[in-house]
Amino acid sequence: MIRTFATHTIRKQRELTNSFWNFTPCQGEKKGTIYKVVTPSCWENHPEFTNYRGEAEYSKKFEAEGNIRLEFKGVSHTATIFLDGKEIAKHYNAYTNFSVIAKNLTRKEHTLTIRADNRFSAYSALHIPNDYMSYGGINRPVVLEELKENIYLSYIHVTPYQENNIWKAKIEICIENISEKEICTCVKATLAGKTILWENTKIAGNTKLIVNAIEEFEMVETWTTKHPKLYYIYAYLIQNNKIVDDLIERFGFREVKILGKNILFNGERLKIKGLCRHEDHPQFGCALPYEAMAADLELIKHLGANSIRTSHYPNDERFLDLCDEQGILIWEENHARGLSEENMKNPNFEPQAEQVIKEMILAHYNHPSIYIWGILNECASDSAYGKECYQKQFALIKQLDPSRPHSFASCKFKTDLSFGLPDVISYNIYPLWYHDTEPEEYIDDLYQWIQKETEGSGKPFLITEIGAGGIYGYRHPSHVKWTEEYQAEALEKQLTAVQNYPDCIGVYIWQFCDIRVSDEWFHVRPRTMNNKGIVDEYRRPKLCYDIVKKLFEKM
Ligand code: ADA
Repeated sequence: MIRTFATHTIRKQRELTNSFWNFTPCQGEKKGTIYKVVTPSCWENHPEFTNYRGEAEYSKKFEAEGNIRLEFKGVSHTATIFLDGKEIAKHYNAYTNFSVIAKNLTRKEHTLTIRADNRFSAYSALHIPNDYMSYGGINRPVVLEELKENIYLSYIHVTPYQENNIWKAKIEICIENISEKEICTCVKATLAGKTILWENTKIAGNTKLIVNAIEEFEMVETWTTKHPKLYYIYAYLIQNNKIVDDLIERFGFREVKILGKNILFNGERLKIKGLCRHEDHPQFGCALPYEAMAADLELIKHLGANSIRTSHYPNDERFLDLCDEQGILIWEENHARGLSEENMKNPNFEPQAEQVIKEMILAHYNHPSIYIWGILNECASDSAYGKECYQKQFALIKQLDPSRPHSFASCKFKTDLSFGLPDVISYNIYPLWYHDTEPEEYIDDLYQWIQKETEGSGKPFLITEIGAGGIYGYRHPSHVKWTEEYQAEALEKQLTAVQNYPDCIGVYIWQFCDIRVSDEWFHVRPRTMNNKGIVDEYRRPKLCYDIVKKLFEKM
């Protein structure tokens, strides 16, 4: 499955994944040995490559001719793409889409080769040994599209907003001309009963052009968590009275604003009861199939949660599609976790982090479930240099999408220097786990400091992580740390404290499920896993599950 809805009916599109590929490692004792593996997948889930850190090549033959567009939804973590042996693209980061056009193919069998590299090095500023696993492989779908002409619809962005209690939407449609010469075309879009035409649209050779319009919609239904009403926009390119290309996108009429200490969602105060979730599974690594994502969402809804934080990277579009359809709000963030000032001074850090922001917003702009953009989880926001990086990335977000608030999750207690930058002040705190402070006292102490000593005063205040470790099946009358009993008791006190703190607009529990972490973290993570899930890696509920459910239902 590429998306949960068809994005084309005219443009020919097929998924090259969801089938066997030839796979061969480029290093190690199995170098050159060819295996047949199904993708999307992580090679760590193959019995011979559970700890392989290196390069590997996937190859697949396909028939096509003319101009083709190849889209890669995720390759972990660095991809080099070859078509018929010639390098045509390179991309860094496992969690964002990239695409490439190949022109004038002759009709025959072609070979697509993807070299994936999951090694850690100075080249990789974001994928580093960490408290989650950087896997290797083709972790999300690969899509082949055949373009009829030298011009195609590249993307559509729809920005809904209210004016005098009437829904309006700004529509932007990007067309790309991949030929050398100017092309004149007609663009047509239909959405929510409206039709818009941009006739005699001229696009110079090898350029992109964005056409836009603003439309009013009297009789549409608002997208809410209880009633997640979705609409489609159909865009067409028309040449000589013939449709030569199309693109379908999906959106919802909803609006997010900041008012004082609150986030307003369609004018109502938002109260977050959420979970942080890694894309991680013992059988699939980070390449969860659609059915596994849907099963996670069943548990998340059963718990009474209304939001997911995509810790700590942009998520699979199909998961976002599911959240759009089920009314689960998303805090989506670029890819970074716990980078020190030294890490952030890697010359690759800023370009790589900013590229993830560009690719994340470009691809995920229309998801109504995303209500906020996050960046740089627990990075060096307590340093002057770090603050500059945050500043640049927040400016980039506002430039790409002024319609959503932004934030970052801090762990810097009373040393953060960057609270003048975000729209929302967010904290990761672990009272009763990393320090034995009572949660109420800790939250109030922190909140008062923010109001009295920082530029975050008066902004919405959100707890983006709180929790404790509990090893599934470890029960003990002492209720010591790591027992399921301790985790349940800690979470009960933590969530009750958050619930009773009027100036806190909500909470994300750390975390939904137990996850694999880098081997280098073995000394601080029993089982070389992060065991703070409220379900274990096989999604088996721990003792705290029912307590979280009870408390979320009261929120
Ligand atoms: C941090 C971090 C999480 C995880 C957590 C923990 O808050 O943001 O990724 O590492 O700590 O388990 O300690």
